[in-house]
Amino acid sequence: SGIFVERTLALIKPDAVHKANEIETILLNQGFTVLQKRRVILTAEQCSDFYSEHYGKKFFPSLVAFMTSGPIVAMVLAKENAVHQWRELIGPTNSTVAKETHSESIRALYGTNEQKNAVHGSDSEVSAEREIRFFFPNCIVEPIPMGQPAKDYL
Ligand code: DGI
Repeated sequence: SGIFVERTLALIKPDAVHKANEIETILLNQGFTVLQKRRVILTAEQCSDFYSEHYGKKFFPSLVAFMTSGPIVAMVLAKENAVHQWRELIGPTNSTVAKETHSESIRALYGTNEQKNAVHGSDSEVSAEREIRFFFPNCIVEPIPMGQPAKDYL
């Protein structure tokens, strides 16, 4: 006891959806489990709600335009320390920086720049809870005790 599988929300963004299978292979090889997966096209209203913390920033309109430009893949990932581990695997927000400093990261491999950065990951456990509920309203968000079969638990 004391060791918990944590959940986080991952998005494969419109610029990388054509590489979704490769990205899923990477995350499975890194020990993540995919508990839920949906392909969705966000409306501008839904996207603005998801990214409401950035409302009013100068990049907000182009962020919403980009994220609604095509389908995205939303996944609930599970692993020990999943929130932090997934952020580590995706790398820095700006893919140009990622290519220089975290060349093995998913944003380095599949992203293009500060906006087209291939993937999203929740930045905290509180964000993860909100973001999982946003895409998967029926998903349980409490940590799963280690050893519990995750799929039976849902
Ligand atoms: O949690 P992250 O996705 O790493 O970064 P964030 O929550 O600060 O920003 C959300 C998204 O908004 C990010 O993935 C890409 C975009 N973004 C963030 N900062 C900038 C930006 N886009 C542009 N064009 N310029 C920025 O400074």
